[in-house]
Order: sequence, then structure tokens, then C-alpha cells
Amino acid sequence: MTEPFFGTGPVRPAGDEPGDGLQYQVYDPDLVVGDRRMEDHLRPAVCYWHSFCAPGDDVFGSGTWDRPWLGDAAAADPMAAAEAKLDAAFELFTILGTPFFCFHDLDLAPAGDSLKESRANLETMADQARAKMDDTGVRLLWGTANLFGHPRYAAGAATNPDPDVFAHAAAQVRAALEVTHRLDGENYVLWGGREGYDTLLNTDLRREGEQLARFLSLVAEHKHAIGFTGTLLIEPKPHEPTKHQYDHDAAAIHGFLDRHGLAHEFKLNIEANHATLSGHSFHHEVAYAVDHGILGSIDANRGDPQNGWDTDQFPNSVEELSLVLYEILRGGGLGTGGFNFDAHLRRQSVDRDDLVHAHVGAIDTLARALLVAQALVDDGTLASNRAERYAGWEGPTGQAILDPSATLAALADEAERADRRPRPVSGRQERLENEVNRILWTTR
Ligand code: XLS
Ligand code: NI
Ligand code: NI
Repeated sequence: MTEPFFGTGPVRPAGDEPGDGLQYQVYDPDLVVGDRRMEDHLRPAVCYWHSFCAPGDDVFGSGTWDRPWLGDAAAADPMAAAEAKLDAAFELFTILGTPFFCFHDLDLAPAGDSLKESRANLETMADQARAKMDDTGVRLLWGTANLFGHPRYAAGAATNPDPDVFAHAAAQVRAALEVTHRLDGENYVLWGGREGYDTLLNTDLRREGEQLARFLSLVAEHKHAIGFTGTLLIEPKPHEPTKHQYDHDAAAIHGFLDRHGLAHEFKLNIEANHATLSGHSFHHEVAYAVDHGILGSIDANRGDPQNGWDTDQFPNSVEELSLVLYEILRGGGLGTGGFNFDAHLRRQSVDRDDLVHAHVGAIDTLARALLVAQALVDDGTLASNRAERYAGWEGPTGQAILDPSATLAALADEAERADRRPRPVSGRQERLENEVNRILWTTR
């Protein structure tokens, strides 16, 4: 290992005696919340791409961040640069005490001149990552393939009009999936970056849908062929980079998977900022996934209420995340998933340790939200109110409707005969909002 990049000591858990250096205010991995340790609820992960691969550029200006392994270093000796990046990444994971990380194939290793060379680079870097994982105990939450950056993917990967592009993407995914398996990754993610269209004038919607389904079923088949037991995840996003993306939101993907007989093979990786881009709340997307048994994992970040794009800021709202965590607890937890910080610094955050502070704040926000969510579960008001609201479905009318022998005519006859006149019942929204605030404000 070369010189430390951050040179900061480990961030101490909230439960520790105060001392020098950084300390979490709330996050204590070993604190038992409800049925498990805080770390086992949250399973936080640092993502490789925003933290180590992006230079801090935007469409108007070049990179501002101090990332010595990018630029000239990467051009001169791409594999040496990838090693320096790996060192810095594992240094950050160790400083933060985060149990997981995530990567795209091209984050970990540079592309070669051919698919074969790219695969060899990835395997070499995966061996190095394995050694560091064994040393530090850090695990892989998920791997994925970058099927959106290279110009060949401008018109999509699986949904490209050119089948050679589909085949190229298949080669990349095979390598990334196999490396994820070798590193004992707990999930494999497919984000349909450019699987969508810019204009309908040149797009065959039906054919592109079939291509996407074909690709997903080939990935699922290969997962089983190699004995990978992790979860396959699809990440919804409605647009950006393309005008319209097929994996629009949780419900659209659910319908698509069902239609193509793939619903048992995939779960969802829900990202906060993608939820808001699709016109939903993050809470909605997670609740939809939980209620349909397809919640896989979370990409934790936040957007900007005034900006219509994926600003990928670190999460900092306990209010928002408490309700999201409440749904996750209600659904029995994240399973193989976790909270991956798919978030990046602002362009002006040029100090090396800004990256440490960003993650510390985000992890503390999640930890606080978890405590509130558990208090909401323990309090039980939301659950009992919901149960009471639908209680009629347990009674004679509800049961008669649900009975498979029921017909519309029989129900109509009975409704006419009984002549009941249902009255509107309060939805109690404000009361429930007050309850949530009471718990938010009083949970310690
Ligand atoms: C981009 C996506 C991407 C995926 C991984 O908006 O969030 O980062 O999570 O390809
Ligand atoms: Ni994401
Ligand atoms: Ni995103």
C-alpha cells in the first residue's frame, strides 16, 4: 500500500467514549434495534463510481476533485491507476467501518482493447479486491456492468437496434456477473441506463421490449448456470440519460416482469432520486416494492426539489427516510439488500475528507431514521389504524365478495336487498401525520 489517501483515523461508533477524530452521532453498528443489530438492518455500502471514478466535472466545467488515479495517471498506466484507486477505496471503507461496497465492471478495472482483454483486467482487479476484502472483512453488496457509457451503447444495450451491441453487452454482463459471484456478491444489479428511447420516430417499442426481456432471461439463465445464489436486481429510473426509459418505476417493471414470466427471478433496487424523477415519492416506490414482495435493495441519495434531474446528493432527511425504513421493517427487512450510497459530493467539495463527512452524515441520518421507524412499529398506531380501516373485508360483505363463487349479479342482488347506505369514514390523515411527528420528535 502506498501513502494513505485520506489519512484520517476510523470514525468511532456513537456508543464509544468521545475521543479524538470523527465520531458518528447516532450510528452504532452493534446497537440492537428491534430484532437485529443496526448494521444488519442498514447494511450500508459505499459506491465506487461516484466516490472514486468521477472527477467532479459537469456539463459546463472540468473535474475539481483531487483523484490522483484519474486523468494522466489512468492514461499512462491504467492498471496501476486502478490499483491506487482500490487502495483509496478500501481505506475509505475502513475509515467508515461500512460493511459493503458496490461497483461497475469499469469502475474496478479499465476497459482493454478487446472484450477478452477487458475481462482479463476485471479478473486481475477482482483478485486484488478479494485480497483486500479478506484483510478488512468488507463484503460486496453488488456488482454491475456499465452498459451506458461507451458510444456503442448510445441507442441502448439490450434494446439497441444492432444485435452486435446486444451480444457485446452480454459479454460484459457475463464477466461482471461471474466476478460478482467470485467475490461472493450478495446481489447483481441491472440498471437500464439507456434502455429506452430519445424519439418514437425511430423506435420500435414492441421489439425493444422483447429484446429487453430476452436479455433479462439470458442473465437469469446464466446466474443459475454458474450457481450464483445472490439476488438479481433491476433499478427503476424514468428518464436521464434517455427521454424515456423502459424501467420507468417499480410498478412498470413489475408489470413487465410478470408479462414476460420473469417475476420470480428479479427484485428491485429502488433509488430515492429516481423515485422522485418518476413523479412518485421514495416512500411510494419502497412501499410498492414491499407490498408486492419485490424489494431487493436501496440506492440511498436525494434529489433537489427545484431540479428536474438526478443530482445524487447524500441523503440527509430523517423525516423522509423514517417512513421508508418503516416500510422496510414492515416488510421484514432488506434480505440480501442494503443501503448503497449512490451519491456524490458537490463540485465545490474539494477536500479529501469531504467524502468522509458526506458518508458519516448519511449513515447517521439512516441510523436516526431506523430508530424512528422501529418506534413507529413498536407504537403500532399506523398498523392498527390501517387494519381497522379495512376491517370490513373480514366481515360478511367483504368475505362474500372475495368468495370465488361470487358473481356481479349475486352481489348486486344482495346489495339491493340489504339496502345498506355506506357513509364516508374519515381517513384520519392529519391525525396520523401528527402521530408520525410525535414519534419523530420524541424518539431518542
Ligand atoms: C444512475 C444509476 C446508477 C446505477 C448503477 O442513475 O443510479 O448509478 O445505480 O448502474
Ligand atoms: Ni443507482
Ligand atoms: Ni441514479
